[in-house]
Amino acid sequence: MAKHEDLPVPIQSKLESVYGLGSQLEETQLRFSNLKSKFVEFFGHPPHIYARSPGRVNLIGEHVDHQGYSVLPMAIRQDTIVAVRKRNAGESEKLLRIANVNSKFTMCTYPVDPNQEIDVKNHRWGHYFICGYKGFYEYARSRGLDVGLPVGLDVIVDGTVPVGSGLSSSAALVCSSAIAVMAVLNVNLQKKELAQLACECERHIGTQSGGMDQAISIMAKIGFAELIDFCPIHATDVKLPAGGSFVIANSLTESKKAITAATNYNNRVVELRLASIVLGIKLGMKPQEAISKLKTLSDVEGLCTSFAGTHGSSDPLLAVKKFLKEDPYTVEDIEKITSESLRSIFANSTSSLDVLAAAKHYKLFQRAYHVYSEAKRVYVFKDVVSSNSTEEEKLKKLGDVMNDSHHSCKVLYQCSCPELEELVKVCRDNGALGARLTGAGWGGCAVALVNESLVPQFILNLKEQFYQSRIDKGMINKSDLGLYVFASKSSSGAAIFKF
Ligand code: NG1
Repeated sequence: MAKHEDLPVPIQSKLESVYGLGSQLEETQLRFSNLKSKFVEFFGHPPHIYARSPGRVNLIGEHVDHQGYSVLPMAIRQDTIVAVRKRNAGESEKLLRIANVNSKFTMCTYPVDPNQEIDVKNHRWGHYFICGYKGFYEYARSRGLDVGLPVGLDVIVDGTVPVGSGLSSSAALVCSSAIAVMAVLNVNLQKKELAQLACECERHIGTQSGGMDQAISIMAKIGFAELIDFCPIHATDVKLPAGGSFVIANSLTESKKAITAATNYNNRVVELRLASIVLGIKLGMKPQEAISKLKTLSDVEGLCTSFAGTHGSSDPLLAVKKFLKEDPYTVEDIEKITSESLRSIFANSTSSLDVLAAAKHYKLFQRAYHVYSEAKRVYVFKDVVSSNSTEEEKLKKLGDVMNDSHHSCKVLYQCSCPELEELVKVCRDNGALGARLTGAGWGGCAVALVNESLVPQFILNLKEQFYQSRIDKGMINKSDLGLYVFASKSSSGAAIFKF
């Protein structure tokens, strides 16, 4: 039987196949019917196809995907639906018209040229559709697929993944956009290929992302979390222990990843590249060779473990402790080691040059320590799940691993914020076996592992102890609380609907 990831994205004609038969189905029927009426209202015709891609919660493995390391997320039921209609070649001007059912996001128009540059300095929500659009055409060109000349597209987006919440609303939009463009051009690809292309798509927005979000959004399976490996992309089903439930809670602080990239997300990716280069040089590589060959910490791991081997260990952290200093590095400190200016090392990457312009110093030890230790925690988590321990022991150990991960994100990678700290503490004070920030951080959500039988009371306590004061201040409405704190089951991955 073909492996799940080798199959194409499923084409469904019934909503039940994705959304099941419960109350979610009724909600979704309403959503689709509203989407279709809006489409007709905006563009005068119904859409040809719909593509849906879910958000995700990452259970363990934060900020390691861009370094080539495996992660362990699961898809959630919140998703993005992109409805699209291809305009006939003769029909009016050639434009991409991208609307949203949520009036907060006003219509964006773009030319149909797939080679257009995205104006990352002027962020618009429609840019995420263009990431998927450009990415699909680039892929088609590289594979010699004949998809004809670009024609105008009418598009409406309907997303339920909260924006800037660490639940990957951006990847849900990029993936559903790439799939919608692919499907309306009558192409279908293997999920693993699509996941790879979708990951490259999102980099057009200027974040030097890894591929976790796109991979899980496309390859997820209902009832499972997935261990995602990169190079090549591969997903292994992980059945989580019964008796535990993952509660997602929003810190109500928006994580503006694309806008803060130069000081947050991309800053860390640049620091990690520098850590790899410095480690490579200290471990015997010529500066020029290290600069040209080492892009991520996984590229230098072999050298680090060989070093550890000479001390009877296989832990790359030994090299980090020996060769990187804990005090922040100045530009001069690093350039003395690399014998080349940082500007010249990153000359080919505008988004990295933006990082250099904003950075005062570089914390190479802390960032590398986080990545190597977090990468190990992913396998500890996976091994606990498949061990012979009792369910209770497993849940306790998983909680501990999640707590360790949060500590590392907070102290070493510094991607937490006061609101997330407060929320994680409230979760732990109320009996969570483990709680951590999930996704990029700097705002967004926390995920807590809770005994299933305690979930209703746990959520009530969070409402009282974290959300009530925010309701009182008018930050959120009480009636919307279900959007901000909920227990999540794993959902299925991307799908195309043709009715
Ligand atoms: P969010 O911001 O939660 O979508 C981001 C990256 C991931 C990964 C996590 C941190 C994108 C699209 N996603 O997730 O690849 O690096 O941060 O683990 O940038």
